[in-house]
Amino acid sequence: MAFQLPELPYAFDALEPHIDARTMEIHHGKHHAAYVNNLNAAIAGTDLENKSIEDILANISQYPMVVRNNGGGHYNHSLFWELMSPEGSAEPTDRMNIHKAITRDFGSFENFKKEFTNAAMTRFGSGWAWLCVNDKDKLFICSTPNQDNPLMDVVDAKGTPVLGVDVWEHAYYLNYQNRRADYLTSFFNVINWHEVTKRYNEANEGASKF
Ligand code: MN3
Repeated sequence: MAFQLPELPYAFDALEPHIDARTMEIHHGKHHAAYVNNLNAAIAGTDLENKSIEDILANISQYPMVVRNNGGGHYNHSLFWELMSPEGSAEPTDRMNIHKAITRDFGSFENFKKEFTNAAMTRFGSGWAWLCVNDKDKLFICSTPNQDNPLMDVVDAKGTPVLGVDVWEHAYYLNYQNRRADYLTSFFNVINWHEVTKRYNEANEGASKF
């Protein structure tokens, strides 16, 4: 069963003015679509066709770089679309489990936001910043280059991502040019905290989503 480009859960212009429609259209319809097509071409006729994307990523050191780059690209973007919403908000409500966990592990939401933004700002070149939960149910922040992610067996800090932000220039250059900090500020206005808290609650259940 070949991997498929998921539908965006909202219209291209739904995240404006924070994320512009043209960026969303190209990001989803060209970049993500290319990762899916290249992944399917790379695994055609192999036993990877029958594995979940999570299983592939967990053993990525065994597979060619083309699978790592495009399998990571497919997973990361499938997650990224779900983590944003036109009903998003800058901060989770006090009642959400993720708010409690962030306060527990980072001292305050403001401190978390500062550390997460710093991880995204200091990722040199292309990559992602992540909020993850480890196998002891503790949250941590990390960043990865290219299309790597914390599910891969090749990264230093392994965990289950519950929030991630794409800091490749293709994610923001049309609207923000070199202003990555402004893009990150805008990203924080459209975060779907219901999805983040759901993923936090499910993190250690091993459920396959894509
Ligand atoms: Mn991207």
